[in-house]
Amino acid sequence: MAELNDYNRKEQPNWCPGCGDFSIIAGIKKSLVELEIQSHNVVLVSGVGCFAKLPYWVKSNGFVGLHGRSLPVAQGIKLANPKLNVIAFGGDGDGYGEGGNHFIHACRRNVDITYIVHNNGVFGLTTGQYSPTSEKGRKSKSSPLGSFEKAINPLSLAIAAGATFVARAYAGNLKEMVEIIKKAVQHKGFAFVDVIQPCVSFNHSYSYYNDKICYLGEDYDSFNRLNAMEKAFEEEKFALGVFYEEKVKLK
Ligand SMILES: Cc1ncc(C[n+]2csc(CCOP(=O)(O)OP(=O)(O)O)c2C)c(N)n1
Ligand SMILES: [Mg+2]
Repeated sequence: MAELNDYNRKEQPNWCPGCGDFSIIAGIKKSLVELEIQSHNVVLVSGVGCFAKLPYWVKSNGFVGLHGRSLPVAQGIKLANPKLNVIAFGGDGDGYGEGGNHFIHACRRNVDITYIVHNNGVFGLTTGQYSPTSEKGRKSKSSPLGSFEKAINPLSLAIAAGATFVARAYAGNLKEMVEIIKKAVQHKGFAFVDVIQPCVSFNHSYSYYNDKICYLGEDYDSFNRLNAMEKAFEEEKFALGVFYEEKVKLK
């Protein structure tokens, strides 16, 4: 039996009021409790950014490392002790920028860990510079004329790199996010979840995303890789759900 209290700490997060990270931390704890995973068997690994403080406020094992480097640490922990449930965290800057190379190779290496990226489309901790998932033309402190670069599409990147579980969740829909995180944790192999996370201080808030969210739906076949790739390229709306999964026989 696992209870929410096993994961709760007395200390409260110092994220900005309304930050999507509050929903993600709640979703992680809820998912682990519902999966009846004991907190001493969990390791949460992160890098640098607002998102990266998440392990401070969960009563389990944690490792906060260098910018963009949660994946190599998490994979090492899993290889050293395969009985542990290892969840790595990234930010859109941390995971798709500084740590982009690790991401690609973690997808094809397929070590049995979960990777959750808090995608708020901005460098939050450093107060609002544009990030790899900021839309082209975005004006920010580091792009006063609007960014010249096309945004990264994390889902198609992961599918192309060989990831065996690729999903998108939204911090504004805790219930759906918990279902997706639970599937990711249960997946055998590298499971990647891009979580759309409103940054209410430096980027879009909930109302912006609420209008762009849609769902893959019950008829969607998540085992079809080409179909998943096509879906991932639909960028007008943010579809939520498991885009791609593959049954894996781990050695
Ligand atoms: C190697 C390195 N480069 C740059 C920084 C400065 N830095 C700290 S946090 C951050 C941005 C984090 O953005 P993101 O990963 O999107 O996380 P968020 O704060 O938005 O949750 C940067 C660039 C750093 N700490 N280390
Ligand atoms: Mg960010």
